[in-house]
Parts: sequence; structure tokens; C-alpha cells
Amino acid sequence: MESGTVLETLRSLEEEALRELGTLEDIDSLETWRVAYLGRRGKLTTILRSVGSLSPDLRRSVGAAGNQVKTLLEEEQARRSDEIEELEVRRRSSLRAIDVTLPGRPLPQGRLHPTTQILREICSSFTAMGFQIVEGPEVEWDKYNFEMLNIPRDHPARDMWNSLWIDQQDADGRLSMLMRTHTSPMQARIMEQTKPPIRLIVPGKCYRYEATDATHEWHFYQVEGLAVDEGITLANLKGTLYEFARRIFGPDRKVRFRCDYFPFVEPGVDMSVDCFACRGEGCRLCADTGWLEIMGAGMVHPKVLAGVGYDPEVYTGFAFGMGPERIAMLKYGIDDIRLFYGNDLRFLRQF
Ligand code: YSA
Repeated sequence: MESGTVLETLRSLEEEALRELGTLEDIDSLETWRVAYLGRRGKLTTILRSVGSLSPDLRRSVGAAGNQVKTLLEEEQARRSDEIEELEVRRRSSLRAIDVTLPGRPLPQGRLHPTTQILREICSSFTAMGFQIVEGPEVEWDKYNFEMLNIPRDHPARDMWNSLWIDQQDADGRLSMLMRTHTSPMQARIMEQTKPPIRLIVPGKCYRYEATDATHEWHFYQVEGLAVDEGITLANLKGTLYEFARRIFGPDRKVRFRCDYFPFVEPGVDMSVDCFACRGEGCRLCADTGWLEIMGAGMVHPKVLAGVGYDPEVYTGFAFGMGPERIAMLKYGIDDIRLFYGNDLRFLRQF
């Protein structure tokens, strides 16, 4: 065989292989191409194998030229493989192409819980009347939750507050710490530390060991109010609470005060608002009374004032404790208090 013929065959093989390589568009056909030219029985491999049968002179020149073609084809194959991969990536991302003319998707937005909203409304209606806001502990001593509020141990009035006790005993082996059942302990804590005049409200969470129903939860909020000064009367209490009701419910809502008993006030009252569900006719929600009770209130008992070192002959005061969830129920027409803490977004999104 002449060296010129073999070298020409090699050149045309190189041209053919490179032309074909340029048309390939996927990894599978690239592999077929590799097998056809560089595989064990491929066209170039066959030529290179035959070099052994050539004369020593021809072997050297054809062998060198054949290896050059092999190196070139291998390099070109690697380059084309990178190009094909890039093409694939582009093809795939064009399937997920962004249509910049589409309007953006709204991001899910959080909002304030209805209890937080009503607490803020209640607080601002009182701060507008000159009250300050104070907070207190949710885990409380028996001393503040009951004793300093004129509810000594074994007093039957303790049954009004079904308590969740903490496993903590005093020197007599009696339970002395509990989850506060109301925000009233803050009355004693504040008066113990401050001198009149006092005008403040205490929003916070309370806990009771009680069965739940449409108007009762075992954990709920209260907002306590306390005003102590010289010459404060029941008229001041009624005026303040009427103004509060007007600000929260508007001028058309009916409000009712009735006598009620709390050991830490004398006299004691409760305040109700006409039921939103039946407009006073009587229904399941208001237990057929036409009214929903929203708070207890009264004139601070002289014993409570004396217990914190105030002279009840000089100072008088009023106090109240309201349930914000019940107020939100009346304001927004919610017929079951259990919805507040059921974590159902269908309910929460409405506020
Ligand atoms: C009374 C006189 C004062 O001078 C000061 C405060 C008070 C209120 C007293 N500390 C108290 O806790 N009274 S109460 O048991 O009648 O609760 C007050 C309000 O809390 C209720 O009117 C109601 O709105 C809410 N409440 C009570 N138990 C509840 C509840 N809300 C939801 N679930 C419960 N289980």
C-alpha cells in the first residue's frame, strides 16, 4: 500500500467524521458516532490496526498521522459533548420560561389575630381616657390571685374560679401557686407598689379548669381596669364603661348593668351588651336571655384597699375585668368562642 493513499483515506475520514459530528444534537447520537469512528471496530481503529502490516517507513508516517486524527477526533467529541449538554440545559429552561408580562403572584400575607386586634382596640379606647397599660405574670401566687382580693382559703367564692394549680406547696403543705384565673391579682400587685392616683388597665391571658362551650374557653384573655383616687364614685365607673361601650360598639348598642357579687368589690356589678345574634330576643348563644355578659366590675372593697396600706376613708376606687373574646364575638358576630383558638385559617382570614 502506498503511504499517499493511506494518508488520503485518513484525511477524508477526518473530514467525514468532523462533518457528521457537527450535525449531532443529542448524547445518544454522539455515542453512536464515537462507536462508528473510535470504537473497537470503528473506521479509524481499523486503519490504525492495519498499520502493523505496513513497511517500517510507512508504519511510522501513517501511524503518526493516524494518531493525530485520533487525538483530534477525541478532542472534538469532548467539545461537542459540552455543546450538546449546554443545548439540553437551554432547551429544558426554555420549557420553564418566565412570561414577564404575567402579573406577579401575591405573597401570602400574615395578619393580626382577631384577639390581638380587639385587645388593641380596647386598650386604645382606655388610653384615650387617660389610662395606662401594665402587664403581669400568668403564673401567680395564691396570695395575689385570691387572698389579697378578700378571698381567703376555704372561702366558697373560690369555686367561682376553677383553678389550674401548680405543684408547689407552702410551709403548711398547701398548693400556693396557680395559673392566674383572672387579671384581678394585678390590682393588688400595683396598689402594693404605687400610691394613688391610679388609672390603668391590664390586658393578659387567664386560665380556668372548665368545660368549653360556645362562650367559655379554658384559656382566654381579660382586660382588668383599676382607678383609685380621692372621691371616685360608682358614677365614674358607669360613665367610663358607657364611654368604652360607645367607642367599641357604637351609640346604638344596648348596655345593661346588674348587681353581681365579687368578694373584692362593694357594690359589685356585671355589664352585658344586647345579643348580636338575636338582637335581644333570646337564643342559644345568650342562653335565651337576650344579653351577653362582657365584664364584672364594682367599687374596690375597703378591705382590699386597707390590705395594701391605703386608707379606705380617704381613697375609693373602681375596678372591672372584661373578656375581649366575648367583646369580639359581639362586635364581629362570632357565634362560638372556640373558633378563636382552633387555628382554622378559614376563620382567621376573615379578620
Ligand atoms: C370583677 C370585679 C372587679 O372589680 C374587677 C374584675 C372583675 C372580674 C373578675 N375578676 C372575673 O374574673 N369575673 S368573671 O369570672 O365574670 O370574668 C370576667 C369576664 O371574663 C367575663 O365577663 C367574660 O367576659 C370573661 N370570661 C370569664 N370566663 C371566661 C371568659 N371568657 C371566655 N371563657 C371563659 N371561660
